[in-house]
Amino acid sequence: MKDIFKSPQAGSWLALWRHQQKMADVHMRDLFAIDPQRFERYSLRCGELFLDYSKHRVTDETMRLLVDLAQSVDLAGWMQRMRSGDKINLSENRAVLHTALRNRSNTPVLVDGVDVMPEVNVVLAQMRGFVERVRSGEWRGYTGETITDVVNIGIGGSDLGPMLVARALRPYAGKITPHFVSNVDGAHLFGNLERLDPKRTLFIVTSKSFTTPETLLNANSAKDWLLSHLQDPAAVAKHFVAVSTNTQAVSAFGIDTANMFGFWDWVGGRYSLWSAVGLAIAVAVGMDHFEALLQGAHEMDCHFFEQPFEQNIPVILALLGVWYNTCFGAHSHAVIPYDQSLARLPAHLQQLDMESNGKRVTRDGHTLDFDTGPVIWGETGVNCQHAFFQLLHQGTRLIPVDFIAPLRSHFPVGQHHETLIANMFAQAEALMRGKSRAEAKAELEAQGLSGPALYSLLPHKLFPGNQPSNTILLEQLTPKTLGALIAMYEHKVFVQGIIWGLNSFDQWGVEYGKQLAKAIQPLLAGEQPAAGHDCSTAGLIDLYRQASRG
Ligand code: G6Q
Repeated sequence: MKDIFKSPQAGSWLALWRHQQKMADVHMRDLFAIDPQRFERYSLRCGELFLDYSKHRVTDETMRLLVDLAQSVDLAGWMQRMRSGDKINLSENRAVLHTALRNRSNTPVLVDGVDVMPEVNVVLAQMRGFVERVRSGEWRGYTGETITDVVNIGIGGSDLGPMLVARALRPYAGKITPHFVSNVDGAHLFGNLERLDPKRTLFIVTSKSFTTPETLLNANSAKDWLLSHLQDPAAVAKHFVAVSTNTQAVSAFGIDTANMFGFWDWVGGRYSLWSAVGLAIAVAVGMDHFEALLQGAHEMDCHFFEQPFEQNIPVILALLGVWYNTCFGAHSHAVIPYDQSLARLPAHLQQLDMESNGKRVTRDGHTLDFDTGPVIWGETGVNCQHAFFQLLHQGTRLIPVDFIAPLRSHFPVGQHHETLIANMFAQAEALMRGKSRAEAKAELEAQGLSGPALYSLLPHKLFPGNQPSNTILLEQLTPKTLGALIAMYEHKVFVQGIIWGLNSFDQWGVEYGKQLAKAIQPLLAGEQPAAGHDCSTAGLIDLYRQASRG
């Protein structure tokens, strides 16, 4: 923690730290008891997205000190630098402009003095033309059949965001079914292919670099599968398109560059679903819905860039996260969507948050001596109530939770939606209130227990509560509200990175992973000793070789 107290923001941190000592024993149950207006005071809205952050271990003073902290790191200056195309991704010398991809106002955004909006609009128009041809049946496969299935082959940022959105927006889908293949495990690709008709399948190879080994292996295997059925290399042009920044590599793969959709080095992989990386989404739900997704994100961008910190949803979420992470030592943060179609949201946010802020050095290379980005994890409610919620209610750790749900369902679901939402509200309330000794005792007495039988059971029936949570409600899960929700998290992560002094936009840990297997793979197939590897790795290589020899 020495770093914090040596930093130019030491005064703000020190004030927060002192305040934390006052707040450490305060129970939220008491905060609610003394303030019936807490819900009104600690809730915010952006369009059709609503945040209740009243169930937090905070007072007005906490929020004031947290906002002071944001001001002390010049958050407003960094927001402006991101928005206006400054190269704030210092280790890669790149601008960070996912907001330009959804800049529906079309105001100019300059990178190196050049407005990027005309290029953004050209690719959107190219996407629209292609999407409409595929969806209308004008684009046909090699044998003249219309397309019924589209397979996105990509990994990491070229997979998780598009998959989340395509699944979440299933109620908006037309006749074309999207599939997502990411894992180099052949079971993923071939498990999908065995259900598909090559004559009616279109592959989108999505890779910013077009050098990612897993994606290229999957794309080559998909090409072999297609050619084994259609028997003519000319078929590839009718069944493969690419999304990439690497024209040369796309062409070398055999994809006609007329069917390549470009994007730019100022779009990070995990922030790229708003670009042509979202092509599979657009084919599935149509370009109008894809643009509504962009519009929702744009509205959240405007909210983020224009609202004062006290009323700014991503800023407030970020500050609350910093409060628990840095001041209370909370190590993780749970994301629990009460909506089955958001099942991949935790996975997307894991990448977004942990790849952005899972870092130990500051922007200028100084190694930090305090914890930064938390472990993000989660599952859909109510399933997780029947699993890990035990630990949230009665475990030993402080784990802030995001509860997320739409107020209205798309489906004629009778009691299902009410039951779902009742469970979510009940969990958030129980985590906040807990169950006191007196309450638990009264319950046991009402069941007829007394004496030793009651007192031996009593400790197991106590719930300490005071577990903080956000409740994030969408009017309905629509392209627009989903766009706003994802953009909200992107900005939250950015704010936290600024407060901890990180560059949230590089990913050298991921790049390292791309190199690692290269040295070992030839050894698995060969005979030569695994020289240069430790005895554990060499022993494992040997076991694999023995197994593959049968
Ligand atoms: C995201 C990361 C990483 C990346 C994948 C795929 O921010 O950079 O997850 O998206 O490694 O990279 P390509 O799109 O270049 O294949």
